[in-house]
Amino acid sequence: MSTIDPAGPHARSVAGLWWAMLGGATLLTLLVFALLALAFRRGGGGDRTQDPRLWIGWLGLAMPGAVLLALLGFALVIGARTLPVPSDDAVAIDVVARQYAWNVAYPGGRRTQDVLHIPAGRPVNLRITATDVIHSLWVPRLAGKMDAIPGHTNVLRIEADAPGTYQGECAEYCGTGHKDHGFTVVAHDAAGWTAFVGENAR
Ligand SMILES: [Cu+2]
Repeated sequence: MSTIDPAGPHARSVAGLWWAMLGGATLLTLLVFALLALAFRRGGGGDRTQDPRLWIGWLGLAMPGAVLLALLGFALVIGARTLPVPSDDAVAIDVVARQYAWNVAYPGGRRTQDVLHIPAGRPVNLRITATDVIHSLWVPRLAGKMDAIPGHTNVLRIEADAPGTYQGECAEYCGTGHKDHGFTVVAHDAAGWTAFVGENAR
């Protein structure tokens, strides 16, 4: 259930960003405390000959600017990976959220409730909508969140590296039953997926 225990390409890039931000924040914290300790050791008065503009320019403006730009670039690249770019291999599955269930329809016409079946190792485009209020589909080990909005369809690309089961949640408060508005993802191997959707609907 943990975002930093990814089981698919999209979740892996989200986890990478998490670790990069943790590392960066740790370095910055250490730097700030080192400068603070230095300031205390020098005591009052101190050396006034240095130009303060140097500190403001480099540490106050250039460094935060570089860090923010790097994070923005990283986030843009990761965000682009969630787009449902055309792929011969991709499977499209319809997901409808409501208070308090998830209704899923597959190619070939099969339907399930509160269980989302997907093929492992293949990109899956989830076409997500809702019938009543706004919900949000989230499978932390596979991908980021996507809102389920009444009257509107959002597409989220997810992929599981290997067959298995993964836990999904509603990530947007949607009413008194919100805490139980979860579902299970079952990722099948190729044979299992064919058996599930039927021979004609790979
Ligand atoms: Cu919900």
